[in-house]
Amino acid sequence: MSEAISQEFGDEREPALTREQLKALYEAKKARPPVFRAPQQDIVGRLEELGLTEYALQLDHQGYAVVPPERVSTPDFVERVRETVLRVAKERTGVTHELDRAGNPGRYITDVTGGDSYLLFYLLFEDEVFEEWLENPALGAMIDYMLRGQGQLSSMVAFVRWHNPDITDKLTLNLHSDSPGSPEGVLPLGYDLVCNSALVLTPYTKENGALAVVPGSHRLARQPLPGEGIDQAVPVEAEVGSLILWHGGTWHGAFRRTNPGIRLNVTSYHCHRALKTQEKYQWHVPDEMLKRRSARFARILGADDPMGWGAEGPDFRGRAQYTERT
Ligand SMILES: O=C(O)CCC(=O)C(=O)O
Ligand SMILES: [Fe+2]
Repeated sequence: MSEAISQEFGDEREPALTREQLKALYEAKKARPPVFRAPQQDIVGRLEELGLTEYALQLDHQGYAVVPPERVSTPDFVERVRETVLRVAKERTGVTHELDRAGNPGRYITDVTGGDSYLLFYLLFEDEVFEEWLENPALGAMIDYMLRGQGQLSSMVAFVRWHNPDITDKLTLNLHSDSPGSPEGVLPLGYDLVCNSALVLTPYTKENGALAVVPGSHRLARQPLPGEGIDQAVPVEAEVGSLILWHGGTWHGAFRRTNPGIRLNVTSYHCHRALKTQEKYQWHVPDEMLKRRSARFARILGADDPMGWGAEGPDFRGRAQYTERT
């Protein structure tokens, strides 16, 4: 150990590193790539390639957009998703669900179960079809556009809605924005903290209980007051296989279903990577799953996110390998 360091640290320094070791640490740290680099991607070019530019423009203009089925996926894939949601519904509720019969939560009661709807939470680990959905290029490109490539999946759920003759409100889900706001209630205007998407699994019409939106409401940068906007709310009519997207600030809810049968979707809610996710991903995504999926998949699940450390400090390298593949 060099004389200079030994004088500086005194004699009680037994596990202390030598001057040479400290220098080596300094060099190693300097040589490491920056940790939080923005993903290198051409977000707008990707929209162009996939024929999605007009939907991105609609999104910014109206606060929501409907990408038609042919730009999203195939009928076979959508059918697989729908069959899987029906299977999970049966497994969790104990009740056989059919498209032309009312839904029923059976034994699957959560804090948000209602008289004409319930949510099937945490679908990602239920079946590989949901992993495939998360890899969908159109979904990915639109989410990357809204969150500037800084998004993570917050939750993947299916909303199940049906007609209940005892419910008579125009909207069965009140208008709201999905975004957190400032303490003064201001929502971000120039960027999204969160954004949302629904893969349509049964036809969306007003009578079928479509998503309700207030066009242009994302520019108001605040939540609606109680009752505000209901008269301006329009149904988002969409065919099976469509992908509906909306900005974090957009006021939306759902029309009461008046037709028999059920309305189904897969809602993939995303948030900026600086926020907590609704459902647990990050360390809960098994390596096996990451191995069979893309670099974007790992990133969108926050698999490389070191936040939440203890005395051992951040593990920046941990699973970053999965986000660095090409
Ligand atoms: O699908 C719906 O009924 C609307 C759900 C909603 O508010 C949301 O997904 O944020
Ligand atoms: Fe919402």
